[in-house]
Amino acid sequence: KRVLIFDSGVGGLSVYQEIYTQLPSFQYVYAFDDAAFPYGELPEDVLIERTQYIVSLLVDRHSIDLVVIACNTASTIVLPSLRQQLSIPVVGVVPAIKPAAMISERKVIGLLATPATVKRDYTNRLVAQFASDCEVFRIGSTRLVEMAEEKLRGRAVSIPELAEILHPWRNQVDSIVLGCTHFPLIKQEIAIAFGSPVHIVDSGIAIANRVKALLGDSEGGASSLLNLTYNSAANNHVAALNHSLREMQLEAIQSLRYP
Ligand code: DGN
Repeated sequence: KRVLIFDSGVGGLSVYQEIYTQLPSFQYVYAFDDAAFPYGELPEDVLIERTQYIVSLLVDRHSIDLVVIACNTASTIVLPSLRQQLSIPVVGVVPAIKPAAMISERKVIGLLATPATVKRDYTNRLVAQFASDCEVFRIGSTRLVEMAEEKLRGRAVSIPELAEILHPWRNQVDSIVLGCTHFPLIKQEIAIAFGSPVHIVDSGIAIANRVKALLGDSEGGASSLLNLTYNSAANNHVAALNHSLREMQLEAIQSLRYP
């Protein structure tokens, strides 16, 4: 079975890691749309059209059996149209509001996501449906996304800068939803910067379970293959990721260009 994992940047690697842990014998194609990064700042119609175009092209080209849209910003608007367009299962990643609301003792949770995700109707519906008994604070930050990108390129995350972003939540929230797939990559730093005990919830394991339920268990045999495809002329920018990619058993970097 071959799975396509798609994001605007390296965030989907946090989801890939969870899926790979459960299903190491599948084949994976990790694709990121570096040219249009960050998705959190794109108009909705551009994002929908672009994601449909790239994902359907990759599905055909790589004979994909299942797609994971490993990006909350995209998943909160493109899933219905993608599912209509493709004949294979499409799994999305959306903020883990429900588990956070269940785990929160004081019923005060914080949603950390991109500027787009915190404003989406989809997100409002999740809050209304699963966290109506909670107070929900929201921070939409592109800077945090950049910090995760930088970390995978070998640059340490600044804890004071992170602490300043999280400061408004100090002594308020007892659970934080990582509503952007980039953020599990800096989860430890977020916990340190927050400074007091807090539940930090993301969607990774739930996504891996969903993929397993849809595709069945691995057959064994084949080792994991990964083409890192991206969309940028800035090859050096991507080359800086090599160390992190090797740690995740990813290789075979391949560059594709899309309009
Ligand atoms: N990783 C994406 C998400 O989960 O929303 C966002 C990345 C971005 O382009 N800002």
